[in-house]
Amino acid sequence: MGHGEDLERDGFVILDGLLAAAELAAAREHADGLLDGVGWSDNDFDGRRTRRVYSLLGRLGPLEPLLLHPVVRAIVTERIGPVHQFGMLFLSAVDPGQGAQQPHFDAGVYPLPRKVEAETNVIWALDDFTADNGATLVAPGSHRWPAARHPAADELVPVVMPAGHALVYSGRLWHAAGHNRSRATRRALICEHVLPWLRPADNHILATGVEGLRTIGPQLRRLAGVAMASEYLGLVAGRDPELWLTERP
Ligand SMILES: O=C(O)CCC(=O)C(=O)O
Repeated sequence: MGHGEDLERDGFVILDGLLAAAELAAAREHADGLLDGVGWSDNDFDGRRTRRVYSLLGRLGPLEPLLLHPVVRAIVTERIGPVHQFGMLFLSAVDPGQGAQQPHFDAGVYPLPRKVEAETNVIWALDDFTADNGATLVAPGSHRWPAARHPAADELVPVVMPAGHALVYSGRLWHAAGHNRSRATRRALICEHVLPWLRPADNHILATGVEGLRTIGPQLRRLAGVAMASEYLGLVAGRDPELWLTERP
């Protein structure tokens, strides 16, 4: 069965074999550098034993091929269309002792009917995800649940996968970071992809800045939101934002 059918049925799919060993090693090393010196989050949802790094677009380095991976791009395009943008984008390091996160579905930030597929998201495992170290918990099939239904504890199962695998899931799927009972940190690169006419959870334009946006590649720039969502949506001073940015001194 194809990735699209799995995603439609279960609300998620696990992709393997997308990264060469050297690509994964470089991504992990770069992630370590970005996480160095970062403190734990200051709230229960993000995790008081979890370190998060945002504003990545100007300093992606070897993480860039993960964000632009053609297999992930193809699945996202099939689900939410060719014009989409990054939503929340961050590195997450779930440290030992971090309890399980509150279950949620990412598209819950939008006041939309449950049946709207507003997001297709990806969690890249930078370490092996195990049942002990906080592997993401998912409620299979929950992307089709009605609004009032929340997962019971026994409906959440850990997504056990080796480093380098990617969990691609619907923005309607109930999930949570798991409890890290191990002695090692569980790192992930987490990236949402959102319909172009919605406000993204992260403001990539402000975080990256005009000069920063000029220095990243056009594909990343489009995903950062420098793109027309439709003929009259996304203009800057009446112009296509890509032209405004790149043709302006
Ligand atoms: O780290 C994970 O496994 C999931 C995190 C997550 O869903 C979130 O923070 O919104």
